[in-house]
Amino acid sequence: MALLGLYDRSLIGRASRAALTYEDAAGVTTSWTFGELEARSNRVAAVLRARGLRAGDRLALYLVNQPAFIDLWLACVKLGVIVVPINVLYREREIAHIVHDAAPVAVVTTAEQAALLPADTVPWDVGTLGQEAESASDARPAVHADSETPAALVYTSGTTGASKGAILTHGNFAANALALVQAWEVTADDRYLAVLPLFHVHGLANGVHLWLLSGCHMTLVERFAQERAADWFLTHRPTLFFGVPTMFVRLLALPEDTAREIGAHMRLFVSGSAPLPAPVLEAFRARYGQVILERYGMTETLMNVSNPYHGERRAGTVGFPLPMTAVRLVNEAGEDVPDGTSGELLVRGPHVCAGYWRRPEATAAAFQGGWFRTGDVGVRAADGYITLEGRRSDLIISGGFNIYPREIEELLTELPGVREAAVVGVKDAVRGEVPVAYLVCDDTVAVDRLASTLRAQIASFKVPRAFVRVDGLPRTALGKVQRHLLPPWTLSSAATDA
Ligand code: MLC
Ligand code: AMP
Repeated sequence: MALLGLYDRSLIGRASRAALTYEDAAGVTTSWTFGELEARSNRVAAVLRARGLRAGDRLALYLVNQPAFIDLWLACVKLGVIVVPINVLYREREIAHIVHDAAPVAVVTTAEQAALLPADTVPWDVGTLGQEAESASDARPAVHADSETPAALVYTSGTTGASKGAILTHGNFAANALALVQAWEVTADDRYLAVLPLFHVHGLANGVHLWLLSGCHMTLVERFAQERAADWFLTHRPTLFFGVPTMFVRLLALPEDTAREIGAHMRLFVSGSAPLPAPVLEAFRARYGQVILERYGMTETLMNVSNPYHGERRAGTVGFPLPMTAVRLVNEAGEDVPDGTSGELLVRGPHVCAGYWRRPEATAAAFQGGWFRTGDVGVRAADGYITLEGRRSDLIISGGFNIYPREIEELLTELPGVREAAVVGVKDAVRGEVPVAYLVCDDTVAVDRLASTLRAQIASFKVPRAFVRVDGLPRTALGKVQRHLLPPWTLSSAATDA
C-alpha cells in the first residue's frame, strides 16, 4: 500500500476542509486547506524533479518545524524520493555521519543552518525552493511507490551506538498510522496540536500521519515552549496532544484553572519516547482531569505497545500490543519467558522497518528469526499489561532525545589530556535523565571549559551537565567500565533546570 492512497482521503476527499494552521515563532498564524496542501506539494515536487531528483534518491531535511517540511514530505512521497530527516540540534560532526552514510542529493535547510553543514554537502535553501515552487506546475506527478518503497531513512543508534539509517517504508508508516487511528479513535473531528519535532518518528510517523489519515486539523508550531503552551491550547482548542514526558512535566507548571480549562476540551493526551513517571501521570490527572495514555515505540519499529483508549491506562506500564503487532518477551537464550519474568521485547508486524540502510550485518543482528530485537527489557503481567524495566544498552534518553554514551566518551578522549571517560545518565525531574561525564585526565585539563568545547561539536542535549574528575574508572576483569560503581553524582539545583 503506497502512502499517497491513504493521504488522498484527506488531500482529495477533504480538499476544501481546513487542514493546517501554522503559528510561527512571532505568534503569526497562517492556514491551508487539504486541497491547498495538495497543490503546494505538487509544485514542490515539480521543483524537486526539475532539480534532478528521481525515485530512490535521498533528500535530507535539516529544518525546524515549518509548513515547508510538510510540503517537502508530501512531495517526496509523491516522487518516491526517500526523506532523511536530521535533528536540527545536530552539529557538523553528527550531520557529516548521516550525510556520508545516506548520500542525499542535497540537504534542504536555511542559510543560517547551512553554515553548520559539512563542507562537502550540497545545501538547498528552503526559501529559494519555495519561491521556485510558486511558478511551478501544480499537476500531481506520476507516483512511483508501493508498500515496500522506502519513504524515509531515520538515523538512530539501535543497541550498538553507531548511528544507522532505519529504512521506513510506505507500508511501515501506513501500518503504524492505521493501527493508531483505530486504537486511539482519531477522527476528522479531532484537532491535533503538533509541538513535537517533525524530524523524529514521534512527530512524523504518529503526528503527521494520524493527521493525514484521519483528515483532522493540525496546528503546527516551531517547537514546544512552556510559556506559549497555555495560549496554544486555549486559542487553537486542540483535542489531541502527543508529547514526551518532559513536556508533561512542563505542562504541570501551568496555573490550576488554565489546566482545568484545557483538560475540559481535550480528548486525548499521549506520552511516549521515554518513561512517563507514575507521579507525573497522577499529578496530571489531578490538575487536568485527564489520564495520559502512555505508549511505547522506537524509530525502527514505530509504535508497538499502547495503553488502551477505553479501559485502564495503568501508570508505569505501556499497555498491550497494538493491532497488527506481535510481541514476545525472551531470555538470553531467545526462549519465551513466562508472565511476571523479565525478558527482552521482540516485535513483529508490518510496522517494523526493512532494516538498516546499506548495513546487512547490522540488519541481520537486529532480527532474530524474523523478530526485531528492541533491546528493551520488560515484563508482562498476568492480565497482559507490559511494563518496561530498562534497556540492554547504555542509552540515555533526555527530554525524549537519545544519547549514546560511547559517542560522547570518544569525543572527550580525543581532547588533549583526557585519558579516559565514562558518560552515564543521571535522574532528572524534568528531562528524565541527563548525561554526566567522569574523567580521568591531566591536571592541565580545564574541566569547566569542556561544556563549551563540546557544545560547538554536538547537539546541546548531549553535552554532559557535569564533568567529574576521578582517579580511575571501575572496570571488570575484561576491561568494561562498571558504570554503577562510579561515585554517585546528583544534580545541583542550578543544573536541574533552565
Ligand atoms: C529543544 N531545542 C529545540 C527543540 N528542542 N530546537 C528546535 N526544535 C526542537 N524540538 C533547543 C532549544 O531551542 C534550546 O536551544 C535547547 O534545545 C534546549 O531547549 P529547552 O527548551 O531548554 O529544552 P527542554 O526544556 O529540555 O525541552 C526540550 C523539549 C525537547 C522537550 C521541547 O527535548 C523536545 O522537543 N523533545 C522531543 C524529542 C522527540 O521528539 N523524541 C522522539 C524520538 S522518537 P538553545 O540554543 O536556546 O539552547 C522515539 C520513538 C518513540 O523515541 O517511541 O517515540
Ligand atoms: P529511538 O531510538 O529514538 O526511537 O528511541 C526508542 C527508545 O525509546 C525505545 O527503545 C525505548 O527504550 C524508549 N521508549 C520509547 N517509548 C517509551 C516509553 N513509553 N517508556 C519507556 N521507554 C520508551
